[in-house]
Amino acid sequence: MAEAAPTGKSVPKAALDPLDLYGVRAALSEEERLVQDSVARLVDTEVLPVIQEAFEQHRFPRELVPKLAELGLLGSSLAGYDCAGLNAVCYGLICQELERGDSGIRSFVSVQSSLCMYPIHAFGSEEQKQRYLPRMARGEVIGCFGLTEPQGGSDPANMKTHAKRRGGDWVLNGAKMWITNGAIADLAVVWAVTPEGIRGFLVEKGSPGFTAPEIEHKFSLRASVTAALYLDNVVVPEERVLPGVVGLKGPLSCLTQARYGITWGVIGAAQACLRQMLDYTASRTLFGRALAQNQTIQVRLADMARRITSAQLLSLHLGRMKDEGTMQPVQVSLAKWNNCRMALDIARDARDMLGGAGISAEYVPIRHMLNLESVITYEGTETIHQLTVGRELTGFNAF
Ligand code: TGC
Ligand code: FAD
Repeated sequence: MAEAAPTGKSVPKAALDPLDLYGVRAALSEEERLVQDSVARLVDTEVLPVIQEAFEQHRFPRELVPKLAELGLLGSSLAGYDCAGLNAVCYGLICQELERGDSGIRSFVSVQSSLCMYPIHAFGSEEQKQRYLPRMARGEVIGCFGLTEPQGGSDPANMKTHAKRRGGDWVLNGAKMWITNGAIADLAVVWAVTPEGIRGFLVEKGSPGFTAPEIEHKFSLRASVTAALYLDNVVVPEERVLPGVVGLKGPLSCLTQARYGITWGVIGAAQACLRQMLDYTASRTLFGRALAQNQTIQVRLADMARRITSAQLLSLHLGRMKDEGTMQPVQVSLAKWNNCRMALDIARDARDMLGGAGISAEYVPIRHMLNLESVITYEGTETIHQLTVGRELTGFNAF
């Protein structure tokens, strides 16, 4: 084969960061940049070296939990109770860097922070906050969030899990499905129907009648634990019920926190794919020239950068609105839909541009692509978020 000869005009190397074409980083405060850098270091030194093997072995790298805790990444946006009290943009950057490593690691932090610690912080009694939050921030107590049920997660208003009063206690019966961290959790925040409406119950591991078998054979989020939760006459004392909220707005407001973080997280997965494609297409020679010198390859790379840039600006603006207290759930739905679709499309396209190598776990796109199939489904499917935006625009509820 002929020696690779460059064709076409060469242009001076752009000074712009290809993963941040609009300079989002320059719009961050010094504290936000420090947080991003420290999480990026953790991902480079602790996550990336183990994640491919963990994914292949279907194993959550639990040894990372103390390291995540040490950096203050668990419950990072909560105030007090040994939590870091960072702003929403910092939380987003944490999610972005972690998901650059793997969606499973970001999932662990999302669930612990937004779905377990947040409801205890927002709706819990002082005794509940003291009992759980500091230990959860240290990673000594792992949480899970049980909302989805086997008969259909998109419509949680139709939940069957129920709780009845018995003396000063409650008795829970039902089943939850697809619960992140479930099999390793010390504490489950379980949402159940009561005669008063939907309420949140703090079910501790080892409670008689409570089991959490792991769901095996996943092709997605293999470096994350997913479980079913079964509740068979589980007794929960009154002091383990969240006193501050009744109704679906309790779990849905937790989802708003986690969905917001996901809008940032998936940017990290997409950036990891684009980074690898820039390197790969520059170094692979076909038809006597670098792959990157072909117009269609450049169009595809440019399209990745365009979509990442739009997602970055959406999430940054959303984060600023969240910090100002003006962010609305429908805005989170739009960003969750847009950014998950963006990342999944990029991961799939990157996998294709790798040719046969694209099916190997030695390149990151297929792992991110498989993970993102879950991320676009959980925390509200793409359709649910589209219909949420549609409802906002038209006033008609089409669910
Ligand atoms: P709807 O009538 O719209 O609302 C009921 C009440 O909730 C309030 N509300 C919200 N509050 C805060 N944040 C939100 N995002 C809210 N959305 C609604 C609403 O104001 C109302 O309050 P009130 O006081 O009037 O009672 O409820 P709906 O039954 O029509 O349902 C709407 C719909 C379909 C959007 C909702 O059910 C939904 O979001 N479905 C999707 C369920 C979902 O996303 N499940 C996720 C499970 S957790 C998970 O996937 C974790 S994965 C984590 C990981 O590993 O990273
Ligand atoms: P369904 O609700 O049965 O939906 C099936 C299909 O129907 C989807 O395509 C959906 O978009 C579509 N659909 C639904 N309603 C409509 C409609 N009105 N019009 C048109 N189409 C519609 N849940 C938790 O509670 N806690 C967790 O920690 C958690 N972790 C998860 C981890 C993983 C890896 C996965 C895969 C899921 C997790 N989930 C968790 C569950 C997740 O939130 C649900 O899978 C999701 O909400 C969808 O519910 P479902 O799977 O029951 O699908």
